Formats: sequence, C-alpha cells, structure tokens
Amino acid sequence: MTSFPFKLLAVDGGARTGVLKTPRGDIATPAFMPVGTAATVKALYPEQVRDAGAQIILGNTYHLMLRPGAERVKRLGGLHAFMRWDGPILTDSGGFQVWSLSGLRKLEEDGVTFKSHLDGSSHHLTPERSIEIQADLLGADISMQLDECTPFPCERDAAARSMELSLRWAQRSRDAFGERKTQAIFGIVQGSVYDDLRRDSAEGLKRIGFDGYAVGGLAVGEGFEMMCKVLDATTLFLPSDRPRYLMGVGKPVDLVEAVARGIDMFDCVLPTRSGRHGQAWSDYGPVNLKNARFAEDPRPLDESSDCPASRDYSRAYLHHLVKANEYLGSMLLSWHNTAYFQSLMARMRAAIDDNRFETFRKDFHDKLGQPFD
Ligand code: PRF
Repeated sequence: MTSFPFKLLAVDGGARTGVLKTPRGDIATPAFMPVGTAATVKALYPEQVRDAGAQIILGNTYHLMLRPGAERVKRLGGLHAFMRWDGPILTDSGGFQVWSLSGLRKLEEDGVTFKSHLDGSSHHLTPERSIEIQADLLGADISMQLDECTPFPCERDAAARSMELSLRWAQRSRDAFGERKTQAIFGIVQGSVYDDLRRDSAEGLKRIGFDGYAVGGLAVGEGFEMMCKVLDATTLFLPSDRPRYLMGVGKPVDLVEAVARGIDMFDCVLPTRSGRHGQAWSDYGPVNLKNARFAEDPRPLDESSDCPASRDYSRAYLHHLVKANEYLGSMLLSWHNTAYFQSLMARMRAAIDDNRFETFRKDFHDKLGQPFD
C-alpha cells in the first residue's frame, strides 16, 4: 500500500530506532521535526535547519490556507519550492490550530467553520478540503487526517463522541487521499485520558489503514504522569511496523520518556519559541540568557557542539543580544536549540542501537537535577 517503507533497526526495551524512507530522503527515527508553521522555521535559514540535523520539518494547513493561501503556494510551485526546503515535509491538518488559535468556531459532522485570527474572515475546513490543501496544493510528503483535539479535561461521554467524530473524519480523510505512490497519510488516535477509548480509536484507525499513526490530544494540560500513562495504554494497540508520532511534544524529558514508550516522531515549537524568548536548552534544563550571571561569561554554551551558535559565541555576547532585544539573539538561540534537540535525538538513537537506552535514560534524569555550568 505504502511507498514509505519503515524499517525497524533496533529495539531496546520499549524504545526503537528505524528509518522511514521517503522520496525526498530518509528519516532516522526517533526523529524531531522542527516546526515551520508559516513556511519558515522561525529565525532560521533552511540550510541551518538541515545542518543542525533535521531530516523532516512540519508545516501547518491552518496558517498557510489563511496566508498566503494554499492555491497561491501551489501556483508558486508547492511548499518545498516556495520555502526552499527540499527534504520531507509533514503538514498538520488544521484541526488543532483551529481550536487553539481561531476565534469563533462551529463544529459539525461535515467539518469545522471558523474565523481567521488574522482578519476575522470565515472559513470552512472539512476532511476532504484539508487533504486537498495538504497533499494537492502544498504538496506535503506526509498529510495528517483532520481530527478534533479533545479539550482537557473532558467527561467520558464527550470524549467518546469526540473520538468517534475523529474516527469518521479519519475514514473521510483516508478516502479523499486515495492511493498515492509518492505521498503518505497518517491517522490520529484520540480518546482523552480514557484507556479504552484510546484502544478503540487505535483499532478503528488500524482497520482503515494508514501509513503511520499519531497520538493526538496529549500535552493539553493532563500533566507529565498522565501523559506517560496514556502513552503506555495507546502504543500497546499501535502496529509496531509503522511509525508512531506524538503530536506537539515536547520538552527534552518528554521526548526521552516517550521514546522509552515506543514513539518514533515528534514536533514542537519549543526550540524556536524559547530561543526567541532568550532561553537555551541543555541537558541541565532550560537556561535563561538574560540572567546576570552570564554578563561576563566568555565561554560558549557548548564548546563540544558542531553548531556554530552553540560553539562559537560567548554566553556574554548572547546575554547582551538578548538584553538588547537584538534579532541575532533570537536567531542564535533558535539555532542552538534546534541543534540541541537534534543532538538529543541522535544520542537516543545511538543509545538504542547499542542496547544502552536504560543507562542513557537514567543519566539523563540524573543530569537534569544538576546546575548548568
Ligand atoms: N491533533 C492535531 N495536531 C496536534 C494535536 C492534535 O491532537 C496536538 C496535541 N498535542 C498537537 N498538534 N491534528
């Protein structure tokens, strides 16, 4: 069925490494996808994103359909040519962004009607239109089904109805996508925090048949422990021979714990967003470059890194740029963070390949409690 073979390379406890083959290049998993919401990974050139180690990025239906418009991107050669990223692109279907960003919205069986956060104009998104935008107009390598990200907290009955709607939208998204040789489509498991709903959702998606399976509706306020519990209950019912993608996650510790539970793909705005807010990520947690302790610190963030932003600029200079609100501060910290997240994934892959992921995981947690120096 699929033109995107997924080959498992090593399994270590619940964690696994693999390669997802796409016509635009191989993706080593577990993989972290930098977020390029508006046809740009904010504050970074595509070359920097690639050099930092990213093999796939994420784009957003919601933002691009509103500005510059999906038909316009198509006329300009598709999203890859438009933004000068020739690697694989996965696009989110729009549902989640409608819920988190747009004003007035109305959910019906057919789809969702919403008002743009940009100009208040009214739009209608259906499973069929979302797939048309992603696969035909933007030219995404991997399209996501349209779903409803069930809000948290949610009563069981409402969570069941929401999950069932997402399942019907999964079937319609899959039908609209049809059979394609050079593009793939992933389904999205919903079901809030209810293990049996998560199981029913996963089983329903498997019956429809997707190229990969995402876990949605997490990191929406349920907390770290609950997220881990729901992940345990969900991955149990996902086929092991297809990639599993945890949507919108997360902090480094979330990535480590989700990889331990068999997740292969992630996306999150954290590296670039926190970079624009003066934060640098490290094995010791986030570090705020505004802190006066860096004012005369001549050392780089990480002298052992291959990333110029981490290796070649002093903490004192970064402190100054952040304090002065200079663009370069945002650019360098977004670059550092993107490279840090990619190196964390590479270190996890190496640990899994060498059958020492449990040691890696324990060392990671130990280090997280120590001060950054
Ligand atoms: N659905 C979609 N995109 C998402 C989510 C979801 O549930 C989440 C939840 N963390 C992030 N992005 N389509």
